[in-house]
Amino acid sequence: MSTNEKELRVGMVGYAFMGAAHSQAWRTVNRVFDLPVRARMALICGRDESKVADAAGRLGWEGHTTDWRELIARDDIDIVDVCTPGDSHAEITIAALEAGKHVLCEKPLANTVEEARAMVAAAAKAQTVGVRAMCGFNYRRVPAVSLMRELVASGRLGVIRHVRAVYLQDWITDPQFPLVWRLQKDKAGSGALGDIGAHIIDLTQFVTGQRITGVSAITETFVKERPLPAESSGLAASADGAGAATGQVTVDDAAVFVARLDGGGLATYEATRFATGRRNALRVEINGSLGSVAFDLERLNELEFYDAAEPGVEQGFRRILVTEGDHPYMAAWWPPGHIIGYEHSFTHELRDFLAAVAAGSDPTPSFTDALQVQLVLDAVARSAELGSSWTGVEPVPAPVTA
Ligand code: SOE
Repeated sequence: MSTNEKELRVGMVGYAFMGAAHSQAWRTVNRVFDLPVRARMALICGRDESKVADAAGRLGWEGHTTDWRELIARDDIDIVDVCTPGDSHAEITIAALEAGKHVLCEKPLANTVEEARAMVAAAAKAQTVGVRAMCGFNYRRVPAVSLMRELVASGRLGVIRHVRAVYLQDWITDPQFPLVWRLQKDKAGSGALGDIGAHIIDLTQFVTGQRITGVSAITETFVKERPLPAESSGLAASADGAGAATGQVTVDDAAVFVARLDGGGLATYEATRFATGRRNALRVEINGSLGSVAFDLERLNELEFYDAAEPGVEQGFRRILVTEGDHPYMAAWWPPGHIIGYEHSFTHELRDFLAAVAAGSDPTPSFTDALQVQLVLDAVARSAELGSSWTGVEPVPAPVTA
């Protein structure tokens, strides 16, 4: 570390999928990007002593603890990275901000609008003493997504008419998949809607620079009862036909909604965990008066671009390979044509977070940006519950069969 580099000591709470993805980024960020600060992977926190000790060694953390309050109380921790289920985001984040720690909190910001508002207030207070807060919507930092935003912001698409976004997964199509925390409202806040719907809400608002002003939604829980997981403390149990302990799914399996954007465009969204065969398929298409862009996370180094200004005989969607040095973030990696992956978006996210902290500026997405997502999530859930705009279709009389 050069002498003029300041060291920022990181404490991370959580060590599952997001903890692992963030750890990869903490290990890598200072090796790839020239930053005036250096992150030190000081402490990882998790409830289970043996598991968090293993995670510390496996993921590259110097120490470990089972008490997040101890982590926050330490004077030798400068940054708190919150990678826990949503039901603890508010408590941990607010305590960390009040203790003067910069915070990166995974998405969605919270499980409720009320919690999100409290987090925004805590971040605003902390900001007055130079403490920074950011929410981890990592897909903003996929280079092709950042390029989409640049194309929209430069006017290449003209007036935005349509946004079309889906996030398709299929990891719980088996009814025997257990009732994990993501399927419990008190832990996760909602199901596909808040977990992956939040991503496409934030991503499309980020790319278009517009906000969703209203929605009409339907949601569904296809499998309403599931076997209890091995560690199922606190879950109400009943028994299925074979006598196995089961519990109620209390979140949506799928959410579909239409929306209006404040720039006048129309949007459609689909977030589901029952798109059989689609493992992690986030797709966005944006149609403007002068052109369109289309992105597919399964081909995350590419962006499809349609320029209506091209001569008619040449018109058509063309594929931009987003690996040039002047594409967002790409100069830090390999020569053009050498592609990157899902985990690089987290390294880019930490690069921007550390650069903002070092510059004394506010990283984005801010907690206010994340509150806006939470407000959309809440509106979708309320619309689906009320069914307010739902107009039934009269069934045609069944044909009289011979
Ligand atoms: C859902 O399984 C999930 O892990 C999301 O929680 C993440 O945010 C997404 O990046 C991958 O899928």
